[in-house]
Amino acid sequence: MEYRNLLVERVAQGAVARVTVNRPSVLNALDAETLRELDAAMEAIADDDGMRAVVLTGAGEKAFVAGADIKAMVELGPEAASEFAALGHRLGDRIAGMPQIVIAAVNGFALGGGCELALACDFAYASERAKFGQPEVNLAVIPGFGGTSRLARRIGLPRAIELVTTGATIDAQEALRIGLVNKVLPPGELLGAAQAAAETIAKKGPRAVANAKRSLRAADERPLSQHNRLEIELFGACFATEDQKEGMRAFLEKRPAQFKGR
Ligand code: CO8
Repeated sequence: MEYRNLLVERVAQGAVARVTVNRPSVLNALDAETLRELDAAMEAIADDDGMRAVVLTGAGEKAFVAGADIKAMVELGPEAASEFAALGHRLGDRIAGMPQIVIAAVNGFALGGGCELALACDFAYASERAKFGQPEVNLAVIPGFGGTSRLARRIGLPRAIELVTTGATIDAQEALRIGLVNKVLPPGELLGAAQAAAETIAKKGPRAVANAKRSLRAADERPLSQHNRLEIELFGACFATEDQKEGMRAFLEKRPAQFKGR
């Protein structure tokens, strides 16, 4: 299959897929098309018996994924925004449900939807240059792709509340300290390390790996689905506010936002 915004390669004698989000001019921001392509690519990998693990990364030196595409979101209304958030959750569910282990190789900015994409993977390694955060409140919206659910489960509720409500950006060492990523590596070693982990997993019994993932994830699940519905609804509700338009327009016009609380 041809993708416009992704590179999908087979490495390690075809047992490992490397999927690269490839929109470097917008720091690999996720628009609806890219989310659909990621979902389709993961679906194809899930159905491929010869494929045993996946490394997901971003194109270029600077970013893993700098968030959902603000230009694509700025004029959305509440319903369309909820549909957009639901696309992200569909991808998250796809990654959770596929038999292969998906490793995020976070090579730069992982902000907003980019941090959420890394969280949706089974685990993540980061380059020393990586930066993480949920800056949605700067745009007067909230995370819509797991940043109020998976993030809290991964790093604990108080840290998640702090990150989400301050919009702060943290570096790779801090991400390691709080359990957002498993390893931090020099930039030149990141992909090799992620691929080595993928290749190690690829050599194990595929059914065992798939069942282990299924069981580990089921234990962690609890009723996430209920929570996700709430997140989708609340993300959409932000797009009924003037502040959301102001926040996103201000970003695109490169000026500070003036929020009015309505
Ligand atoms: N969307 C669209 N374009 C973007 C984005 C983005 N998220 N991030 C960067 N770009 C564009 C910039 O507009 C710029 O374009 P141009 O060259 O045309 O001006 C280009 O990428 C390069 O960016 P900068 O010039 O800004 O690069 P800097 O090095 O100065 O700054 C930053 C890098 C700090 C990463 C900065 O670009 C930034 O703050 N980006 C926005 C980060 C952000 O707010 N992300 C969260 C977005 S909201 C979100 O993710 C909601 C999640 C909901 C999920 C729903 C389902 C997926």
